[in-house]
Amino acid sequence: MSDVMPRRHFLGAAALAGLAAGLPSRDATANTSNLDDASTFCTAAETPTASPSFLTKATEFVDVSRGNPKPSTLQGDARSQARLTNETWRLEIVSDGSAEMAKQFRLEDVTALDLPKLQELGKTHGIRFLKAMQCNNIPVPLGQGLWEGVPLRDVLRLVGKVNNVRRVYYWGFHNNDPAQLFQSSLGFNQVMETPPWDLPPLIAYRLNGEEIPPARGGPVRMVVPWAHGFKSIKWLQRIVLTNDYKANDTYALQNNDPDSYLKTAAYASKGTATFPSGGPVVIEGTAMTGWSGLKRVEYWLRPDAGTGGKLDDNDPAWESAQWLPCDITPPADDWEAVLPEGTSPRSVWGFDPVTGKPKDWPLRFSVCSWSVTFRDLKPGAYELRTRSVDLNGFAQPEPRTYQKSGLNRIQCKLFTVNA
Ligand SMILES: Nc1nc2c(c(=O)[nH]1)N[C@H]1C(S)=C(S)[C@@H](COP(=O)(O)O)O[C@H]1N2
Ligand SMILES: [Mo]
Repeated sequence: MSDVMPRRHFLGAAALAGLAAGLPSRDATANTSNLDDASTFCTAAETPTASPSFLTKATEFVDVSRGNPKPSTLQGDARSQARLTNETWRLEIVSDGSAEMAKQFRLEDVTALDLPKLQELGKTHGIRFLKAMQCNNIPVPLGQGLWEGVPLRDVLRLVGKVNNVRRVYYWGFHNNDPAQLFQSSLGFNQVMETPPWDLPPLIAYRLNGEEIPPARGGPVRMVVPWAHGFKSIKWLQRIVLTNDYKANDTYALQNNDPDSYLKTAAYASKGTATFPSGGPVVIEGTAMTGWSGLKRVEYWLRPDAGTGGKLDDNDPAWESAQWLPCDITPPADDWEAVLPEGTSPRSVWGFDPVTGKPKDWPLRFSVCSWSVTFRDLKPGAYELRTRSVDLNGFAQPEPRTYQKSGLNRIQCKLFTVNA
């Protein structure tokens, strides 16, 4: 598997001077509200850097896992007893008493689903799809993979006729310690009736053409494509149908919005950069295409104001900012080289089954790369801000500037061009 090579389109001084005629850069809602500490990411040392490859190796995702010990670290007998090996893994599907189900799948009567059963369902219902993990509270994607799994709705159909089901609760293994439980939930409708043009929540058992390793939640994890990471429960073992109408998500307890859709946002790489004089200055970053799609990525360049990249929400400079388009790296020419060996792009969700090319670009729920190239920058220090504009025309951090439904502050990159 190889990287998607960025093919840059050079934006010259003309574009910088605002001559990129016909490209609307101000049709989006002005982003003046709620940009509290918008600039911290210029300097935040803890901000992880996304992998430059289109697919992230399973072991190189940024790991967000609770548990002591982390379930992924269990070895040998401990792993078997935790039912986290291919042979011992089981999935219970039960009622909490409030929901009626024709059939339940339990450990005690040996009816819980096993991996071969899930894989068998996968033969007729399986979906391969590209998706990046994005934590609600970390301002950069954690990693992007080719996932494979069965839509949760096809698994739930096994229970037969149901009544009084309003939500689906689910969780993974957490050392049999209630205090370590990490759980999430979905509306029954969100599981059963996804628009046919969209990805449903899935029970995943493959990543990048291989078994999902323990570190990524294997052997089986939930993946909710249109949500932030906290809905994608790792080491999945138990699904409960309930007539309760409230979200039970662990993340909701920390004031996160449990129903938040994955936000579209542009991310700059961390740290400052220095460029020699004379040569082109190329700045690159990534963008997550969330629920509302990605129309373009824009930048705003200005001389370093000497505030370490901090710019108050109420600063009038936001109003007069000149936003110009960045280049988004086009889709790969050769997807066979990007995808795991032997994976036909024609078999991947969102790709045309005839041409093997993505139907849309950038792909929703995935990360793309952007770049901006300056040819004639005078020596000096600069601040570069970037923002995404979604398919509704909303510029980041609009339309939901509230950060507890997903971090999407405008990031700032500081750089210097030497004399
Ligand atoms: N069982 C379990 N699943 C979990 C978590 C967890 O702590 N335990 N963390 C969640 C959160 S908050 C995120 S952002 C993603 C991160 O997925 P990754 O570790 O594969 O990058 O896993 C989610 N699934
Ligand atoms: Mo997260």
